[in-house]
Order: sequence, then C-alpha cells, then structure tokens
Amino acid sequence: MISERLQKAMNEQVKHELESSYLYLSMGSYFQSLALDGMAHWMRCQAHEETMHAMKFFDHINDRGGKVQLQDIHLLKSNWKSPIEAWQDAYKHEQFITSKIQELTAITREDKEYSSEPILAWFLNEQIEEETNTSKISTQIEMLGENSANILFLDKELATRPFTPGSPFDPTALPQ
Ligand code: OFO
Repeated sequence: MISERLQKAMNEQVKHELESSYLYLSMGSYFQSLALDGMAHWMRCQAHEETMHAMKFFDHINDRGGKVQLQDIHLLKSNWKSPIEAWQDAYKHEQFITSKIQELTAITREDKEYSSEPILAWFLNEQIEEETNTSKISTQIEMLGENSANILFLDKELATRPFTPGSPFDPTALPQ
C-alpha cells in the first residue's frame, strides 16, 4: 500500500502533468494564431504525451492500493510576447517538472516505497528527453532571432513530429 505522503505527492503530480498538457495546448493555440503550424503541431503532440504521463501516475496510485484525488487544473499562461519566449517557457516548465519528479524520488526513498522506484526511474529518464528537446528548440529559435525565413524552416521541421497512433490530439484521427 502506498504511503499517505507519496499518494498525496503523486496526486499533485497528476495535476502537474495535466497542467503541462493544458499549457502546451495553450502554446499550440498561440503558435496557430501566428500561422506557425509546425510549432502548433509539435505542441499538440506534446499535450497528448503529457496526458499519458498523468495517466501513468493515475494508474500507479491505483495499482499501489491508493486513491486518485483529482484537483483543479489551472491554465498557467495563454499568451507570449514572441515564439522565443514561448519556447523558453516550455524549457523552464520542463525544468520545474524535473524538480517535481526528483522530489517524488526523494519521498520514495525516505518512505522505503521501493515499488514506486521503477516508474520514477522511467520519469527521470523521460525528463532528460523533455528538457533536451525544449532546450534545443529554445536555443535554435534564439539563434534565428527575427529571421522569419529561418523560423519558417524550423517550423516545417517541427511539423514532422509524429503523433502517438490514435491520439485524440491528432485532427486527422478524429472520426468524420
Ligand atoms: Fe510530463 O513531462 Fe513534460 O511536463
């Protein structure tokens, strides 16, 4: 049975992951308004990935005999000064999520919750990827500055990210 403290922190994490999804959907909408369709697409893919992260914690709490207690989801931000600022925010947000996963790992060790170590090891690895992706794109767009031709080139590249098959965030996967 999961400890009270870990259950509470994992329930918080379900909220953080769903807020990540909402934040990236919000960034997607911002990019869409600028006709940066590739960036908007990348964010929709990411928004779906975050819901899967939330569900991974949701299922783990249940699997360990705990109770999922859903919380209010807040929209963290809905507008940005520039695409650069949005990507910088995405990177900062991933750093914040990494700190939360590290806190969960520390609780797991203190409470001797060894059964939760594998899932947190998975998330620690996942966070390396999440930080690398957002930091790389953030650096690239900073280098491009105001050069719109190059920004459009990066936008095209980001459009190639594949959706998880059957993702409800994929507009082409929705039933007609
Ligand atoms: Fe769930 O990793 Fe991003 O936030």
